[in-house]
Amino acid sequence: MYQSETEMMVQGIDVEKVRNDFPLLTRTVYGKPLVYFDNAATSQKPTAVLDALEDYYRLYNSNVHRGVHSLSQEATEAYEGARKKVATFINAKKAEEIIFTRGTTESINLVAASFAKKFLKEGDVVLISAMEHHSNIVPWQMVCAEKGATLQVIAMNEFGELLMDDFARKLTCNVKIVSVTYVSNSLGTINPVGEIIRQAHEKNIPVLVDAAQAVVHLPIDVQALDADFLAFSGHKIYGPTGLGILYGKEEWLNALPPYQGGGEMIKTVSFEKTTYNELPYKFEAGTPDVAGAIGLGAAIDYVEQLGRDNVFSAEDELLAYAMRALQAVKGLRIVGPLSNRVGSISFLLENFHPFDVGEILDKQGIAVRTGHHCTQPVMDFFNIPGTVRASLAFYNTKAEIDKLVAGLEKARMLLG
Ligand code: 7TS
Repeated sequence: MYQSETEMMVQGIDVEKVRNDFPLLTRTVYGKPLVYFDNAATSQKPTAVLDALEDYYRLYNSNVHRGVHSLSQEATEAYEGARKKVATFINAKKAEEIIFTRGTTESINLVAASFAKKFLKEGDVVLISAMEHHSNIVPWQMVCAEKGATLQVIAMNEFGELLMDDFARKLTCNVKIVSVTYVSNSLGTINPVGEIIRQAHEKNIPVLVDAAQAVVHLPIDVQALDADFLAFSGHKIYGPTGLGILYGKEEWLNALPPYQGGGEMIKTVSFEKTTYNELPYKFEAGTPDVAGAIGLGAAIDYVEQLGRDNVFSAEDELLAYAMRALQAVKGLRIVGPLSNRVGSISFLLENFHPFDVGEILDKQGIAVRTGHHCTQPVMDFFNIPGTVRASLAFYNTKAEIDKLVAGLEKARMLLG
């Protein structure tokens, strides 16, 4: 259907070569070669990351920051080295502005809880958008309920695009914080977060950016964005599960009270009084996920070695191919925008239940996600129970997209 040369070399990425970096991609499901299109949920891991995890546990496993012995120093160096890599990766001013958490979810919970404790009171408003993941809805609902504040929502249109005039209208002086996703996980929409931040800052309102999806597909520069907080998960960007990032401007992180108490986050403790450690340790109570941080550092190295631009343009080319191919499938309806988007493609086939379509694809070795994708309000907006979502990574191929199309034709035959 297309030429093998095109397949081999997608925009500076040698697809066949990079696929060898991901051991899991060689496995089969139901006897068929795996086609992994669930990258928005979590990505597969390159050998470089697996090796970094194993090396840590085999060669220098030790707790960080606590020992004078060599192992502890090696572990601390690797852990703090990973923090520096993350800081460089998103262009933070200082490594101290990078907090290691368990994931995007914990990063948002941290900000919601600490921000609310100090800055939220009755009558205040927290402004989010209509396309947030549950993890950027529920933590705010919880603190709003506690403080007597209200949660307001920036509306979107039928293409899954935010209505910026609605945002401007809702950005009143009662708004204490805006928390929006850069990229929608269920629609693929890229939101104008730069503009949202600019308008919010005109009114001195801080903005949290949920970059869980964006960090994989777009260059992130927290200083250029002028984001006050930014959250993402290591596991979506080829790192291990259990490790996430909260970036916060130094002045904001200093202004927030600690989230959890325990070891590491203190300077001095007596039964009468505790003084807190400085950044970033103030927000890292207890033994951290040392291996996870080192693994994320290795994942960032891996992406940088491939070249972020190469990765992004390979994804763009695949996305264009997939959009064309899917739109040509009879009875298929894309849920989400047709342009200004990433390769998380939600769709419905005829009026078949997404679960049934997903099951038939699975039998052909094709992994897609079905359901509400932790964005139930998005599904309510479109008045649908859920979608089938194929989410692409740079290691996917056009041949795999052809297999998806063939799988969907089969699903229509079986279900129709
Ligand atoms: N925000 C967005 C935009 C996400 O896509 C996700 C995870 C999260 C927050 C939460 O990340 P976590 O690592 O803390 O769980 N999204 C998905 C998804 O689309 N399918 O599975 C998880």
